[in-house]
Amino acid sequence: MTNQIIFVTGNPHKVAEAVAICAPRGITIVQNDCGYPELQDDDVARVAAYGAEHVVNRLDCAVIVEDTGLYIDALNGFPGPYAAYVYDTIGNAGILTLMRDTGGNDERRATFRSIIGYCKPGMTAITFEGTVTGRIAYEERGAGGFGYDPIFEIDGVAFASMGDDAKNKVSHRAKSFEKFAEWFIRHGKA
Ligand code: ITT
Repeated sequence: MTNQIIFVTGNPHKVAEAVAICAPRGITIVQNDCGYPELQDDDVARVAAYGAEHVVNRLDCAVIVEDTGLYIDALNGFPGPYAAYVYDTIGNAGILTLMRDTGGNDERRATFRSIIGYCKPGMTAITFEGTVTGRIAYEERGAGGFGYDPIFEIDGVAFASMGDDAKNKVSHRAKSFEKFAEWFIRHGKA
């Protein structure tokens, strides 16, 4: 029986957040940045499941991958599953420009969706989801976090300003990893 799991991601921030949730529950997360093809699909759950199944075939052991989408109400859910591409192209400044004429807290509502895909040899992938709803800020704030953290705020505080511990109490990723850890402790150990 092992309580170690390989997390295939190129993003060390994701690993740190996953470790903060999983280590206290006795699960060891080991990063592998071998990469995997990201399916272009409207549903991040399908992206995560496909990715997990792909890396199992390559590594021949139990693995997780995690895919995040950002859904901005005023932009009809954009960038959604294409959050990585949009971040790499127009970035936070570009999102703020698109939101320039959007006022009012309700109109600026946005949701992060984190999906973990778990798979081991001989099985189809299963997924675990965590979401958090907040707002797109009017400007970038804070020096912490990564990605969209400077423009995503909860109760007026950007993820990038609140510190890792506070983010990890409320974030989409904290919730998906809590669900995964609970399941893995009961059913997942190989
Ligand atoms: P992988 O190697 O795991 O795919 P990635 O950084 O490309 O790492 P995603 O495709 O899941 O991860 O992320 C989509 C985009 O959303 C990407 O630009 C991330 O920086 C950003 N992102 C993901 N999680 C975030 C978080 O908790 N806070 C802010 N931005 C986040």
